[in-house]
Amino acid sequence: MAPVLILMGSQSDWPVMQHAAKMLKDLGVEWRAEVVSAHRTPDLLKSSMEQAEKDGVPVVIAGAGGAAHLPGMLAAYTAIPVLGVPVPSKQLKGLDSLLSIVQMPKGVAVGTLAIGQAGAANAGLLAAQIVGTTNAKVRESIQAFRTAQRDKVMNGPKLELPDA
Ligand code: RP5
Repeated sequence: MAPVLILMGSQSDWPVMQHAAKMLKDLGVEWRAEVVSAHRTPDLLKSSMEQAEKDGVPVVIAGAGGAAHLPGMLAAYTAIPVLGVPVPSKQLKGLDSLLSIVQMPKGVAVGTLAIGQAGAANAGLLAAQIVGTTNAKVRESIQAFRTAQRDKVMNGPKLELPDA
């Protein structure tokens, strides 16, 4: 299977989007990342989706900030599932990115994650779950991740609550 494709509107998005890549790596899913901008490189946006279709890319993760049109425009050009990550913006802290990505018109879908690093990590996790629908090894990695996460909570320090 072709690697999961991580696209972002600018090199400046990488400090956030690297968390998607890390999650995929931790779960044993191959990925590759590129900068493609809906506004600065619109032709590249279209051709990148044509190539992704030819390559058999299973899922696209797209991060962008501000007027974050990248995920929606990618989704307009492909039937590959697109997961959108709102990258925090300088002026509005990513609320603009979130609303730009989440408010898709009926008929073209983007799965929108939370703003920032947690959203990027969860995009990686969700992409791995999509890959896992046809890959037992990835499903096992996700199960092991969840078990480790649960154990960390269960074995962590006990809360000391004041008497009621
Ligand atoms: C968006 O504009 C990018 O996704 C980025 O979040 C934001 C700022 O880009 P730069 O000016 O840092 O390249 O398109």
